[in-house]
Amino acid sequence: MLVYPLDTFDAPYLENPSDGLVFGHANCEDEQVIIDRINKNGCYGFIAHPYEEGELSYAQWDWDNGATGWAGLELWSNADGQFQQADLSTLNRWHSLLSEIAPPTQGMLADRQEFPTRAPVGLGNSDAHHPGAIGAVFTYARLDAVNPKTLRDAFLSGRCIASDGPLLTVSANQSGIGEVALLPDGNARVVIRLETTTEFGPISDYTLVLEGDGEEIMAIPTQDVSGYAAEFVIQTPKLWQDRTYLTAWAQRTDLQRLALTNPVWLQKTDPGDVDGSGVIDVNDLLSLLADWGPCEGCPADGDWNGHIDVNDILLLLSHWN
Ligand SMILES: [Ca+2]
Ligand SMILES: [Ca+2]
Repeated sequence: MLVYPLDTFDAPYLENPSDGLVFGHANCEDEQVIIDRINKNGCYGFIAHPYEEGELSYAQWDWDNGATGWAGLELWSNADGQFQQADLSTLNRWHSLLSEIAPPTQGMLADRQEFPTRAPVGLGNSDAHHPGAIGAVFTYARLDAVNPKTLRDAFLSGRCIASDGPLLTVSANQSGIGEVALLPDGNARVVIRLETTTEFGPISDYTLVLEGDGEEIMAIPTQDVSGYAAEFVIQTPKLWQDRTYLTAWAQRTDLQRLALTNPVWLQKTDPGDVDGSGVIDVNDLLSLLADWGPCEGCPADGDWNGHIDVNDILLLLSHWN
């Protein structure tokens, strides 16, 4: 298991119960004993290689073993970027875990006090325990500062990015991964922005797929894009109405490298409810005024013409409650 501090960076050394902790459960203590020990020492425990078996002494994780308190799972495990059936099974499991998280309300996700016992999170590949893979695999977390609270917040909002080297981020209507994008009901326009890094290479080098709730929504056309960022305006609101989160996939054809974003959470709002609070009041009017002028994919843009102006104020007032 990969561990991060829960409350302190001075967690005591975690005694290895046996050699089995490194290579699997074959000679280990009970799973729950290990997880409890990790949590008791102020760390987070993640299930490594949950669906992989056959190599070394790996065995598939027994999902019916009753163990609780694990914080997440390793999404894929091959440092060479080769995607395997075991990784697909893990991704499917990750999506089912994400679907158990309550959807956002009022522009926010509810705090999950019972984490890590309830609603664990996905985490990028972490195969650094494999000799030769150290330094070749990465898990990214976007943090303003590094401390136990920001790490916990990052896990809970999904701001960890699975990648075997490349880095890909996605945003919807300017809300990034781990944040909530407000999608007004109706003929909404959704601005999708994808960004890579120089390490990742230009966007045109990759096959990119947008997913909602784990299902493919569309392949993203990148052939005419140059550089490391691209924006796409999508005007098919039906695609979004029943989705809770958005992710993006990338695969580089020559190197077989993979990248996967964590979710941008989606909240459908009523027209005029610019801040997603559930009511239309003066706060929405203030939010609208703050976005005055050209504004693509903004919740305040009631008539979706890419511009916030007096017509949007009139529309907002017509829904006032
Ligand atoms: Ca409101
Ligand atoms: Ca407008």
